[in-house]
Amino acid sequence: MVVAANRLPVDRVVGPDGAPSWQRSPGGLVTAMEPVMRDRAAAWVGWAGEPEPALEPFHDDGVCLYPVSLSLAEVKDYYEGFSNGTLWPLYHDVIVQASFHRNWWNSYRSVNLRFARAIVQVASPGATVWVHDYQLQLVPAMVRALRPDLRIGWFNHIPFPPVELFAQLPWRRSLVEGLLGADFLGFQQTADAENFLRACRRLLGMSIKGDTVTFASAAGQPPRTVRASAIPISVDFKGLDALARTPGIGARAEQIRASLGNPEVLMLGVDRLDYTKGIRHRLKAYEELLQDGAISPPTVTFVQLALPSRERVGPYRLLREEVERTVGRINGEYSVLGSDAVHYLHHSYPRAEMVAMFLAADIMLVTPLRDGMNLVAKEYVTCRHDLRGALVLSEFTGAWHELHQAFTCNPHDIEGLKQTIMSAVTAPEDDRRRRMKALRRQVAHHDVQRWASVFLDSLASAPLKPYRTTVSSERERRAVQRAQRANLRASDTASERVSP
Ligand code: GDG
Repeated sequence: MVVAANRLPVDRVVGPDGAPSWQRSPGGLVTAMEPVMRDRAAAWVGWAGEPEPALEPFHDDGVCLYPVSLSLAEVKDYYEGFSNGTLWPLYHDVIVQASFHRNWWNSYRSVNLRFARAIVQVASPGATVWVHDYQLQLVPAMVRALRPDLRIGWFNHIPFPPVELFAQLPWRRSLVEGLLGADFLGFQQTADAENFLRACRRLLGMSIKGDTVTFASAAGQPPRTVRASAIPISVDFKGLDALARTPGIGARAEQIRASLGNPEVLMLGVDRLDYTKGIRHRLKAYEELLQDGAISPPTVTFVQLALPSRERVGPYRLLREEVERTVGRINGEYSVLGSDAVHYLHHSYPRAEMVAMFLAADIMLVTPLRDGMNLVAKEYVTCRHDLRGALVLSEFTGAWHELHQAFTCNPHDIEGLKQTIMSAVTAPEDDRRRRMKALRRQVAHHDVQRWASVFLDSLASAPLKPYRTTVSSERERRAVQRAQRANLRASDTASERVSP
């Protein structure tokens, strides 16, 4: 199996002696894929995280890593620009405005082609290729064009937007065509897969039946059929549960509580510092609860871990400034000597320390405005083998569709969010235990190993033969599709018409 993702699963770190080494990087995708890679012979193609120089392939923890190099300009245009300034906001309900720049798009295309070339060099005949995420949406079609013998799957870790939003993208048709190079497309939610299928129908006039799309491929070739369906990602329940049960972790959790003055209620937030995660809304609700006198330190305290993220992208810099200003204001107003109202930590922690924090926290606040899944919610319940603690969860996360026994909130509704937090704080112990038990059962039965095997099985059995409709309805549909296509082509930009 060849895995391709924007980033390699490791970061280059330079020790005090100046010697470089590799360290597993934090983040959703790596956390999810680590147990999958461990169980299989696999290679990983990705960017090493720094602009050039190109690195030679190397081994880490039994996995062959094939670095793809990016120039400084490509980091700006392909990664910070098109991936995180265009696609990320567009795919997350345009929480911040998406920017469209033709030079970003050109860079995205040429970097996707570099990834495709690297994949086909690594893949043995008939290999399975698993492409990840929104940064590499052109790769499936590029790989297929270069190596038709490969079986290609793609998984989207983030939401796929409704066609009304997606249609804003000047290069919308090229992205859909890029994805349709795959045999199987996996999404977090059924709604995401449906949004993609609707985009195929509306923007390219393709024929949809159930979860498959059928379309004419190259001239003279038979039509192809691609399946798009939901396979929600999860966590390594067994591994994480075992780690949380080790005595050292339990002792560390107690130490953490003691270092915070043993509050009656410890609230926790763990996020990449991203505007999709609803950190500002969370802080606003918390500040108002302090203002109202519903809570106060040292009885209650709040730890917010904010993993540094995309720090050179404008909206992320602004978010950091705003969050830090708010934390400063809250602490100035409400902290007491020896007990801060908010503990804000803007750095990365080792995995074991994260687990200890989950075990220490009474209330886990997961309040994104939009999130493909949110692994933190699933990690929290996985760690709570003691059945203590309560999860406050936004209904705009993928996780909410599975974790029905969480305390549900709409983060846009600050009054409602405050009430939900207080319901979690005041819930009787047996109610919390009952909820936590059900939440843990759900994650235990739908763990990351199951996610990977369902994805790979779906890819292995993806339809090779096209679905065929009856001639009369097909003829009718084609006429409508031709008209739609003609209309859409007329409005597409010249740059999109350049084939990749
Ligand atoms: C994308 C999608 C989807 C956080 N701080 C530290 C640390 N983390 C780990 C968490 C968790 C991961 O990072 C974050 O995953 P999320 O799922 O919450 O969010 P994204 O990074 O936005 O991930 C998301 C995911 O992909 C998977 O498909 O769920 O919707 O946006 O695992 O624990 N890990 C360590 N130190 C930290 O300081 N070690």
